[in-house]
Amino acid sequence: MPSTPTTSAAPAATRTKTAEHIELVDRHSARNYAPLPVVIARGEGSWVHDVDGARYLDMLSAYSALNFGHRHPRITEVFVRQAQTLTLTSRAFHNDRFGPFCRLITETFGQDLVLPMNTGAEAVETALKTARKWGYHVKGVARDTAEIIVCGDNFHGRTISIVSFSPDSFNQEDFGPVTPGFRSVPYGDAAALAAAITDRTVAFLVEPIQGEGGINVPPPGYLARCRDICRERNVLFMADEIQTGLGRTGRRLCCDHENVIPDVLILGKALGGGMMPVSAVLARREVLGVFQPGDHGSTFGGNPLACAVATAALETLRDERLAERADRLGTAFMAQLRQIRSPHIREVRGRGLLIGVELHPEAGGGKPWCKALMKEGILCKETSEHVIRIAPPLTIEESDLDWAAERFERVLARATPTG
Ligand code: PXG
Repeated sequence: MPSTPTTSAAPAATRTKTAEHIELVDRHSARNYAPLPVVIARGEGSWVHDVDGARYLDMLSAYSALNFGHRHPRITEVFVRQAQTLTLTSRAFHNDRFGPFCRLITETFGQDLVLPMNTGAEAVETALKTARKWGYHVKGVARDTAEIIVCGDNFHGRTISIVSFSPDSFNQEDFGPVTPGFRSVPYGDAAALAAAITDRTVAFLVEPIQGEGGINVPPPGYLARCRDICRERNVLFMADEIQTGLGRTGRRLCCDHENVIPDVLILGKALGGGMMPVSAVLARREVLGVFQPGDHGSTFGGNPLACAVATAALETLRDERLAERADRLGTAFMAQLRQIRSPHIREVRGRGLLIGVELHPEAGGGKPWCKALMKEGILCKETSEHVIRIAPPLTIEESDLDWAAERFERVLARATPTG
């Protein structure tokens, strides 16, 4: 596919199939999402086509699950070959893709053990269970009293326990009673963490950059300081790298920016190569070794198709040096965005190819601007109301980023999203 686009979004009046699909969805699906009005039918690399033939540059990448782009050839080949060989065994039996995957992922991230799951939220739940059991069996905390410290403006998923410690903006009040045992401190404030730790604290759960919270980059040294505090107080430092991991921020892990090796590392999204839900928790033997048969698991966790795809994803990250690529392209693209003269932009921030353009409150929120960008052939999504989140595949061509920068400039220079 040529990297320079020739067509952009078709005018609304001709988007008949789009309307039909959206009508079906409105009639038959729960309204737990409010997507942009585009119905994607095909994807390759950084580009997608909708059902009416319009073409868009994907600058969301399924919230970083498509770090390798759509249908990366190497990962697709492994996926198809494995699908024709063996897809599922359950963990009642071994499968021949599991061991090699476990070796590669633990060696890649310098951890002893891995526990594979499927979705990000499941991996976070796994980390929470790990911390509690470690607290009772290794740290010696009295049973049923363990406390886990989380950060304000966090996003870790949507299960009952996770929304129990999510900010109110995620509608926590409708899903009570909440799970006890969590305590929140302001993000970016290491002193607040130190002050909140008690004898009952077993873990500190943190996103190295907050994705959903608005692409919030903590002050330099924050992660290393928190890791030191956790070490001094015998508390597990648990990094949720589901969105920031696997090259996204210009390093293999976002924690690598501060040379921090988390006690518990949580991965998801891009680990599935954009094809399968694959997540994982990694830790030292002393930590993840607390699990006994029957304590935890998942029918699909560690299935051979997932392991084959995740192995190919990790190899692709390494062999294509995608973290370095994200660092280089992200730095250049952020500089281009910062040059845009627009009355609406308050701040451009981020790391690597995880970028947020925060708009002034008077700009009317990110959503209408994302719709305007869609009409120009760019797909991205607002987060935290006023922030346009930009997270293209790490494989994106430089010429595509230049093309996108022109369109961002054109749209954001307008007085209003519609002109
Ligand atoms: N941790 C972080 C940091 C995340 O960004 C999760 C955990 C949960 O992952 P799963 O695979 O359970 O969604 C995320 C997810 C959505 C949505 O549609 C999810 C995320 C970002 C934007 C939208 O639920 N991040």
